[in-house]
Amino acid sequence: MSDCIFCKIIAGDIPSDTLWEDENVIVFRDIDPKAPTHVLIVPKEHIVTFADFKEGQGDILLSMSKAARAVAEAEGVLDSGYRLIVNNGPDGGQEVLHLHMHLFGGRPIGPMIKRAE
Ligand code: DGP
Repeated sequence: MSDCIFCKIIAGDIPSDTLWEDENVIVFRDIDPKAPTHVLIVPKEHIVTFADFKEGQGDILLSMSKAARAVAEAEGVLDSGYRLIVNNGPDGGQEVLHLHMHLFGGRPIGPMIKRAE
């Protein structure tokens, strides 16, 4: 998609700190890291949300799983643990409308979500 920032990164039009890729997925460091390791696992195809996978795209999900493991290992957080988050839609806090999975690690990530006041 021409106006999608992640599509531009995938196309190489915007630079990124890429750690891993295969034919389905690219992994690069988040521009505004919230943990010592904070990377984004991004399908190369422009899929908007996690709800938008279609029949026949199971290989992309498998690549996302492989990417998470490979990058966690390379970053030294495979055994210490890490958190995977997919923000989906407005209430989910999704800012970039191209599916991506955050991987956070390198410190205890804390409680899953803050309880509403
Ligand atoms: P989300 O709120 O789940 O849509 O997170 C989007 C993330 O994308 C956010 O943590 C910042 C990151 N991000 C936005 N623009 C860029 C960019 O141009 N390069 C990189 N590396 N990360 C970006």
